[in-house]
Amino acid sequence: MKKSIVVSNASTIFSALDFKINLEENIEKIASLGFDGAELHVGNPKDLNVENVVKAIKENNLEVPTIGTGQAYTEEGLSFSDSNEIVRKKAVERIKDQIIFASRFNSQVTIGSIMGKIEEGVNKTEAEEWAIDCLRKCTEFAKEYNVRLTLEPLNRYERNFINTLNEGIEFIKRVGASNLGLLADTFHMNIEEISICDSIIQAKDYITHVHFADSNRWTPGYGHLDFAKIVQTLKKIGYQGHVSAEALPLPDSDNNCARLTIEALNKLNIS
Ligand code: LER
Ligand code: MN
Repeated sequence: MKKSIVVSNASTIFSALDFKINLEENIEKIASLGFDGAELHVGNPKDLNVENVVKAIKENNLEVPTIGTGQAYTEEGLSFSDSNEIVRKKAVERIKDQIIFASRFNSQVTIGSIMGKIEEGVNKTEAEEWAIDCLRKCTEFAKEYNVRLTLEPLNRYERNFINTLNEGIEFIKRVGASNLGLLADTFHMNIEEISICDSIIQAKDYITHVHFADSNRWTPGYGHLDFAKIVQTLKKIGYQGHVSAEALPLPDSDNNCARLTIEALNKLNIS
């Protein structure tokens, strides 16, 4: 397994990240702390100087496990389950741009918050069909670029469908695309799963990315999740991808979260 941490190019309202704004500078910091990867959270890749980002990743010998895409929902309202067809179309176009961006790093693309929320008064099955249609369009497009997408179940306070890993798997089956995997986030799982470790075992054939945060969304070791057992379970299922810290910038905003994270991941023998 490999160690990553989340970094955004912007000052986003999404709070569970320690690195924001100065992307190239933060990529360098992430490498110097000893991480193997930087998970890039980007609202719109067209706002970036992509060549500079590619250069920074290469020069610092980092991998990009996945591109976080949630800002397009939280900041612009783009969503796969919106009742407005034009909004869904824009969301698909944005994910296509993210796929092209991801192909520069051999990275996946996260389908998390961009799934949106089913609006009041809208039939659940109909909204799910809209999301499935969007996902089919994106997975088809991604195949041309040899890119995988990874679907992230979110807790009930952030999304009113696909909250558990099992619901994620059922959805992936309905989409029916070979390049759509599952993202297991321990923060959401702590709220939704009966047993985090049993769910990981059941989802073993689907998990393509992992987010680590403790019960309170601090970095591992600062809440009450049993990360030793979670790591042991990931090793047991043969997971070889990245575990990416997506934690609140606590105890302060001086990147001490990132320092605590690398210490915690090293102690957990992530290698
Ligand atoms: C949101 O809570 C989250 O976990 C992100 O990874 C979603 O894109
Ligand atoms: Mn997450």
